[in-house]
Amino acid sequence: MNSSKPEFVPYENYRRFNHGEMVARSRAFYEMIRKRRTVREFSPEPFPDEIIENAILAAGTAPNGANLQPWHFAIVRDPAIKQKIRVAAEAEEQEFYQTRAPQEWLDALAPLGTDEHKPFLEIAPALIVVFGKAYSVSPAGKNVKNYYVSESVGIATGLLIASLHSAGLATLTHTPSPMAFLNEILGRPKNERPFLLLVVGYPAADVTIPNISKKTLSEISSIH
Ligand code: IYR
Repeated sequence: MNSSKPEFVPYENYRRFNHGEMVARSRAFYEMIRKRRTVREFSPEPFPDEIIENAILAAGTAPNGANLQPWHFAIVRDPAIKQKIRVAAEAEEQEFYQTRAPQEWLDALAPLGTDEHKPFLEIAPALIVVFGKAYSVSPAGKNVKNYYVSESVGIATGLLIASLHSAGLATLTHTPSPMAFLNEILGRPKNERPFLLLVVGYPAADVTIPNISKKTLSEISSIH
């Protein structure tokens, strides 16, 4: 049994705004985040490491199950490792597009123009592989169960993407399936399950994006 007593401290960093400021801030955040678009063509142009480090620190603030922080973020910049990831991901994707994907799924993907070729895995300067930890291993070697892992890691990944976008970098959320090859290539332990792979960089100079739109407020919400 866990007998540690809860300790509470004043929430000194909470900032209160007047209503006008609150509305303006919510609008400014929406205006910033609505400009985010997934891109599939990247420039090899480098950017400071600290942008990714700060984005991961931001991701690590996410609300999560029992504050057990069940995530690991592997930053991949080594061209040889990126190449291994590309080769393994393209092998899985070839299987997916040619055999595994049902027609309904392929039809849903058609507007995005995706296929099994993933050159961006080598061209972009960095990949972040996000892992969720079903359990953690304590320093004493004991397995500690984690809770709400996919919810927690999903929220953290949202913050990660928002941070990178606000810094001026583009991302691509890539989910080769299955992703077990990422544990092998990156030497990550088996309690860490790949959640998704984020490609990070500047968009290619001549990048184009699918002409798609987001649903309206009334389509995605209801009032009760
Ligand atoms: N993992 C594949 C297929 C894919 C699936 C969905 I759902 C997407 O939104 C995009 C792609 C790929 O990366 O091509």
